[in-house]
Amino acid sequence: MPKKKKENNSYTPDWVPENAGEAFATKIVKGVKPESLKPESLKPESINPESAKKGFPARSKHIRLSCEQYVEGVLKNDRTILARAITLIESNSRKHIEAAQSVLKELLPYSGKSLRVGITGSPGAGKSTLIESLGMYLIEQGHKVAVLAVDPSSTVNRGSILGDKTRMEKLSREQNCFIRPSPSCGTLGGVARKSRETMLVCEAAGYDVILVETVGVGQSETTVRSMVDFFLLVMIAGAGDELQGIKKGVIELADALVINKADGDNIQKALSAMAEFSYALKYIQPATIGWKTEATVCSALTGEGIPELWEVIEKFKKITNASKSFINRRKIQTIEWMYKMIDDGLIEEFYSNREVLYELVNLTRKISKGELLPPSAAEILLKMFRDSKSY
Ligand SMILES: Nc1nc2c(ncn2[C@@H]2O[C@H](COP(=O)(O)OP(=O)(O)OP(=O)(O)O)[C@@H](O)[C@H]2O)c(=O)[nH]1
Ligand SMILES: [Mg+2]
Repeated sequence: MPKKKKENNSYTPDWVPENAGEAFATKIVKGVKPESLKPESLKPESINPESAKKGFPARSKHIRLSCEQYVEGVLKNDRTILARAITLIESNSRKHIEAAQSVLKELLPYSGKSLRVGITGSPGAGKSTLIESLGMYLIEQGHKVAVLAVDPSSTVNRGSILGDKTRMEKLSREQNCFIRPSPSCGTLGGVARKSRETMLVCEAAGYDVILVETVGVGQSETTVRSMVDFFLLVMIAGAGDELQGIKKGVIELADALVINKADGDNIQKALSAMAEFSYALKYIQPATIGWKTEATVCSALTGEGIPELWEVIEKFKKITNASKSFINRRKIQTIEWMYKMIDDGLIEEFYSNREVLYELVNLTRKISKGELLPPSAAEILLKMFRDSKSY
């Protein structure tokens, strides 16, 4: 049956019943030409021919950069280019992913020379304040500090930036500090990939300490643990483990616990919490081979205890470097990263297969009606996916 044309430039598809009326909500509106949607800067005549030749996309308001320009800019620690390189990495578009990979490939030899420190703890424990304090201390010591936030739950755009910017006010004004809020991304794997790649770019730009704050609760701790050398758990005294949302599992991931807010009337409580945790840690398997997890106290607000905390981290570096467990963990982390990428890639390919998706909806309906068992449905879908791949 031929498509019926309606006055306002729309069509009804073949499968609409003859006398369906308006209640049958199906109209296909004629599309617009993509050209007419392009902003001025994206029209062919306004594209920089040099970079267009190399095919490196960029946000429309910027002049496009070539791979070489990204690499050169990052290596010179041009902060604007560094930020743009990270934006490229964070993009989900296939074209950008490919471009980002070329940039990363060039930068890889310059990366890896930093100390990567993950910082976790319950909301309000003082992670951002501690990063501000520790970051300022490190800059005074001549370090260059990059701060990243990992928030796997964030699907909304950069939920954490406001809080972080106000907590890290001094640090964000420092020339030797680069703060990057959490990328907005729906999937955990996506965030982990982006944060890892961002870390490499920051290292190539010369940042020798990377501080990664976990934002949100749940899976972010294991994600961040899998990409850092040292993992710090920030706690507060007297709140109770339950209240702090701290499970034994998270303590087992940590290389040090710091009881924060040890100031004013709270000092004594913080010291006794430290003593309790030091005792409990004797019965917990350390997260790193050859290292005993330590408990310490500090006040991120006054800066008290921050140099001592850094001393613990430096001692960790020295001991694990000597025992090779530092380098071994990094090797394991890169291999795990590859596996994670394979897993993510397969999942993405499976769920973006149109045939599979269509059948998935069908079979889900059958399962909920009790007409089909989940293992059979999974087998049908996997076979369908496999068949679609065989030529
Ligand atoms: N007294 C005291 N207050 C502190 C200290 N560190 C942080 N705070 C306060 O605790 C509150 C929370 O601090 P943040 O640094 O935002 O805590 P956070 O762990 O980053 O919080 P989220 O990012 O929301 O999970 C703020 O009001 C800080 O001023 C400290 O050492 N002493
Ligand atoms: Mg914070």
